[in-house]
Formats: sequence, structure tokens, C-alpha cells
Amino acid sequence: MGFLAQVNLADIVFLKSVFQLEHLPAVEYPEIAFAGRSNVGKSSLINRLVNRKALVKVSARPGKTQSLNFFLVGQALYLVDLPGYGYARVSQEMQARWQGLITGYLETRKTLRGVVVIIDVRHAPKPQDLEVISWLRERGIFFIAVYTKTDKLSGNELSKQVVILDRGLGVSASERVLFSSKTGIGREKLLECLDSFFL
Ligand SMILES: Nc1nc2c(ncn2[C@@H]2O[C@H](COP(=O)(O)OP(=O)(O)O)[C@@H](O)[C@H]2O)c(=O)[nH]1
Ligand SMILES: [Mg+2]
Repeated sequence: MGFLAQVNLADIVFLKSVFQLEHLPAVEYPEIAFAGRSNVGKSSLINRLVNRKALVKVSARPGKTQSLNFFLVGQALYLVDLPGYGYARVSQEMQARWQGLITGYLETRKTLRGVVVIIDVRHAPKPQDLEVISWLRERGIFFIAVYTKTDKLSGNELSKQVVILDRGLGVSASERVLFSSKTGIGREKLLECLDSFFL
């Protein structure tokens, strides 16, 4: 049985928001981080994963989460909601600061097991997503790509988009999961993939 199967996902509590690396919680539990462009559906995905409707605030206004948000799950695991990247309507200085916070965290965090990179399945491959995936690869950080909002496409459109994204992002079928926070499709598969972070 995998690590996650033994964790009570429904037992999730918000711990803290971190705006500076100095304020990270003590390294106590293994961690899974969630990254993605603003408004991609990151918060919705985390809520679906733990099957809670509104634990993580779902926002119609993008670019709001500027902090690393730590959630403690089953007294055994941290889920870390990273600030959304690529939100154009903040200053360059702000973007640089966010990026520093995210990369600083990902590069130094000893307890980080892996990163979930969330991508809107409807969109063309974005340079920033490619950048993040290459960056994680270069550093040997485990990741799984999640193509979310699949409920918004028909079967045909979906198959076409998946091929385009796989090619554009250089991701293989075993490195990504098709997901919908609305229907819950892909949840079990994603949990399996996350479990492989703990092998
Ligand atoms: N139809 C559909 N809508 C989604 C899905 N995931 C997120 N959304 C919607 O996309 C918007 C942004 O979601 P949110 O989780 O706040 O994105 P975040 O900014 O990345 O955390 C909200 O209006 C969500 O209801 C999904 O899988 N299917
Ligand atoms: Mg969010």
C-alpha cells in the first residue's frame, strides 16, 4: 500500500500563508507543491483531491494568491499551494519577487517530494509551463503534469489538445494526468501518480 493510501485526505487544515522564505514552517512532513498559471484551476484541483468543496478559496479574479499556502493533511503531509505565475497585470518587480519565492522554495526545501504542474487543457502550450517543466527536470525534482478542465472539451477536441500539449511541453503519457475538478475525472489516477513521489 502506498503512502497516500494511509493518509486521511479528508483531515485537512489550513496552516499558514508564507510570503517570505524565512517564514516557512519547520521541515516536519513530506510536501507536495501545486504550481500553475493564474486561474488555471489550482485551488479547485486541491479541493477535489481532498474532496472538500471550498477549503482552498476558488477565485474568479486571477493573480490573487501571492503566498505559499500550507495545508496539513492527516497529520502526515503538507500540500503547498504556490502562487500562480504568469499574471500579466502585476508589476515586473512583483513578478520577480513571486518567482524568487517559488524557485527559492522549490530549490531548497528538503522535504519536498514532488510538484504538480497544472495546465489548462484548452490552451496552446505556454512558454512558461514549458519553462517550469524544464526547470524541474534539470533539478531532478519529481513532477506530474495535470491537464485540467477536461470537462470543457468534447472527446475529439480533448484528444487533439492532449497530443498538442504533450508535444509542445515535451511530456510523455506517463508524466501527465487528464483531470476535471468539476467531475472528479482523473482524481484516482493523480493520487496514484502522487504516490510514486514517495517510493
Ligand atoms: N469547468 C471547470 N471549471 C474549472 C475547473 N477547475 C477550475 N475551474 C474554474 O476556473 C476558475 C479558476 O479556478 P481556481 O481554482 O480559483 O484557479 P487558481 O487561480 O488556479 O487557483 C474558477 O471559476 C473555477 O470554478 C474544472 O476542472 N472544470
Ligand atoms: Mg488559487
